[in-house]
Amino acid sequence: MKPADLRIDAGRLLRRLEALAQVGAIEGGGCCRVALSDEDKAGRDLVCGWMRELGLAVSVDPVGNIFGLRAGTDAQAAPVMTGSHIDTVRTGGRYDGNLGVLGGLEVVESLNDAGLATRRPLVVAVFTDEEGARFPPDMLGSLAYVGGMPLAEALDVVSIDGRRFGDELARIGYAGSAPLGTHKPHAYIELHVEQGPVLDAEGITIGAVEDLQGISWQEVSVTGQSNHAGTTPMRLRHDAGYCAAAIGTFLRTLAGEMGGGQVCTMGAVTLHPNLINVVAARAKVTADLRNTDELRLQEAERRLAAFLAELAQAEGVKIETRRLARFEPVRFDAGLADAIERHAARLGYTHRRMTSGAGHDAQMLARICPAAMVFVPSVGGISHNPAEHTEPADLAAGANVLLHTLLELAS
Ligand code: HGY
Ligand code: MN
Ligand code: MN
Repeated sequence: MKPADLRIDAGRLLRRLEALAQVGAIEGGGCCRVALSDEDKAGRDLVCGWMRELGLAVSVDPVGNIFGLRAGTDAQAAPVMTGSHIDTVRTGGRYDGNLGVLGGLEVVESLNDAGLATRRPLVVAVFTDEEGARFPPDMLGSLAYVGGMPLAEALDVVSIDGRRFGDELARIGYAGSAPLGTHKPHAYIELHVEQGPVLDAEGITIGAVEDLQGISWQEVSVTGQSNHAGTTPMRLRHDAGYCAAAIGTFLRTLAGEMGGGQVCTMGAVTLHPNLINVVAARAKVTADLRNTDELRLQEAERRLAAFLAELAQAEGVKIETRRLARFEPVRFDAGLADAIERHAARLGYTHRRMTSGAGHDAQMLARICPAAMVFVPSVGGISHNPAEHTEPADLAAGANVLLHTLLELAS
């Protein structure tokens, strides 16, 4: 068979997606495999087993990133890398991240079946803690991999449930010894579901992702004064519960006032003591701000800071913020995005250039090599939700575009 006529085996890809989705399966068809949990370990074990079955040389680095290497005819050539993550948010879908890793394995198996060697080695990567929802920041594994976070700092990150990253990594048996950054990729291509509404709404199959918006994560801690809900006059209150609500409302207003695609989210709220008849003493909320424009993102951060200062003054509370993640917008390699569109067109798929609203490991790899992403539609734009769905034909289309883009880069 001519390489140009090669196609992935869609049924095999779907079977692997189904098998991995059973690890940490939750109601509604999704997954809960939070980073460095027992479920994450079980998912890692399953994927490493598949890598070995495919004849890949498996290595693990000190932050738990997993690499499956398929040798090329030129061992000295820098590898072409693909991959993503298999950790999920607590209410995750079965495609976020998983498609990129299993799509990479499907490409390898399709090449093995065709007896096709590539000049450059191929590497399929599983990056640790892409979600950052338990151990912030997000993309922690790939950030450390590209040298954006010192190893010691990564290992000392404390999770929202009070565990140390290094201890949890050792506990699940994935504190590897392969030096960080071993593979210096020639190029990196990541297959991922869009997680947004664009492709689905436009009826387009393939997104060639050319850029990705900036991300600002903060934890805001409010310290007020607990008091009796019945006896305390409103004017005497220092109500952390009210402040949490005010912050959430401000974030919504801020996004509306800034417009231009600015998004603001208060995803997590905890109150103490969280009781019906007690004015809350303390509150902890998270603020996730994103914009494709760095200057506008800085403006959003400034306006939030100003609001928090006013709120503290007005309510007689103490407000402290802790930065959890901050990544500027990233432009991917236009030449790679062109290649993705060229292969999509040749394979007969509709396609368009687009921006990623979500963060991805590709944004970290873009710091050390040309990188780009292949998106496929998310039905209804739903993600970080067990109902996340992508049609099988679109999953296969994305994997076929990944196959031919990787083949071109590895030849
Ligand atoms: O938050 C994100 O954009 C990604 O899902 N970690
Ligand atoms: Mn993802
Ligand atoms: Mn995600």
